[in-house]
Parts: sequence; structure tokens; C-alpha cells
Amino acid sequence: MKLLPKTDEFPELVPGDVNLDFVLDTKDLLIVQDWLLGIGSLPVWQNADLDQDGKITIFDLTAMKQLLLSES
Ligand SMILES: [Ca+2]
Ligand SMILES: [Ca+2]
Repeated sequence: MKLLPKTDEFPELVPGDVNLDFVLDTKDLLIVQDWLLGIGSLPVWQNADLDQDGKITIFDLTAMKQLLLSES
């Protein structure tokens, strides 16, 4: 039986944190915004899929904005 890795080796993913610096800030917002415009890349789009429908849309961007506003 394979042992599961300790959870502290996997820091909690921050929802909306697409550049993986463990904070959600305007940089993440811009990455997703650019990606929706067809600019740049989104390596960990799963993190930006806040409404969890399996794709990145304007709704996820809006959710990120709201999350960002609620945290600041
Ligand atoms: Ca980030
Ligand atoms: Ca989504």
C-alpha cells in the first residue's frame, strides 16, 4: 500500500493563484485577463477555474476580482 504524502508537503493552493506565488493579486488577474484575450499562457488554469465548470471564462475572471476585493 502506497502511503499518502504528508499534507504539509503540499501547501494549500490559493484559489485564483495562477502564477503560483501563493497569493492572489492583480498579477494573477492580469494573467487570466490576457489569456481570455488570447494573449500569453495559463499554465495552471485549473487554479483560476473558480466556478469549477472545467473552463476559464469571464465568470472566473469576475469571481477572481470579487475574491481579490474581498481580501483587500
Ligand atoms: Ca499569484
Ligand atoms: Ca470556470
